Amino acid sequence: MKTKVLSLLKKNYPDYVSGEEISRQLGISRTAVWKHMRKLKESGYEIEARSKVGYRLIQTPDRLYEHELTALLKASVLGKKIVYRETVGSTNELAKELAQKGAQQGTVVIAEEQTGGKGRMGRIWYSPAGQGLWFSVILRPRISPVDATKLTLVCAVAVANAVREITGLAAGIKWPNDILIDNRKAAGILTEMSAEIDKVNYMVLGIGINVNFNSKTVPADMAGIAMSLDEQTNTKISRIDLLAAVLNNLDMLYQDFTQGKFAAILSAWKEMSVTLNRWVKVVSPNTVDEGIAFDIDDEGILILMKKDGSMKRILSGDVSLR
Ligand code: BT5
Repeated sequence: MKTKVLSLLKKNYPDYVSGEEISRQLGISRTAVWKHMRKLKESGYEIEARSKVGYRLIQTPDRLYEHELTALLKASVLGKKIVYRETVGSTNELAKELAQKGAQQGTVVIAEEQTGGKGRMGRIWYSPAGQGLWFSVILRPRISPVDATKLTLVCAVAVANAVREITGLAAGIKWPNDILIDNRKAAGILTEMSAEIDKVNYMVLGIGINVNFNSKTVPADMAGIAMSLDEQTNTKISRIDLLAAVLNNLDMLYQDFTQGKFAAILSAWKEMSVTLNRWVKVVSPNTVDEGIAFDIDDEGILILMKKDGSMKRILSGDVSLR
């Protein structure tokens, strides 16, 4: 009912709607209307009440509430179920817990703040409250685990597309999981999965995007590396619009992917790549290589051309652009 009251306020925005009208349209008492207004205010909605005139929505809070997001989603798989938390250790950890208990494909776990946000290989992902998008998506693709790497690339294209759509910034992709703007990292993706030899049980795509944060106050080890989108646009960016755009893009691309259309996604990836044809250093768990990032093959694997002209396939690692 609270959401219905909100819809009426939004429908009439920026005008007033009388308490009487709300109570008539929704079939609730005037006292109930008043109580719902109080609850909306507690959730951060700024509402003006004027006697004998009615209520008027002044401002919607910068929160990633489920009902606000649902209204913007066009997705058919993603966002079927939304789990929203003010604060959480890591949305990937919570998503894995839920997936283990059978959560459906398309479940999205969103948090305003992560106290234990994770990067790859046990690294920390800085996720301050309300300043970015920290969320995870549960997927259950019918693919073999060897094809799972491709989904990180699919996700990177979705994030880059969404950033371009909402901010107009030229988001680039650095293999395999970074979204860069002006050579600094604005977003990262952490893909985790549970699989058997020939079958994926579930995958969790964790996405972190710096939207409106002050990159001057970030921890020392990130200074000069991290970038927030608003720094480039010089205006505050709507986190909920960006979240919906990522989910809508990912939903579309995921369906293409499951229908065997990875080649088209890979060429979109290559177009936005800032890695290809550059001299790079790749640090993998046991090796360090340098060379030209020659290509990404059909499996999403980086092909490095070394100084002596030999080619090396690299499945995972950290790339630095030289
Ligand atoms: C990543 O790891 O880029 C994956 C980040 C995934 C974060 C999302 S948020 C929602 C979901 N829940 C989670 O717990 N995680 C996912 P990696 O490539 O390993 O990069 C980590 C490195 O990036 C760190 O060592 C820092 O140097 C840097 N870093 C940490 N926080 C950052 C931030 N907010 N912005 C830019 N760089 C950051």
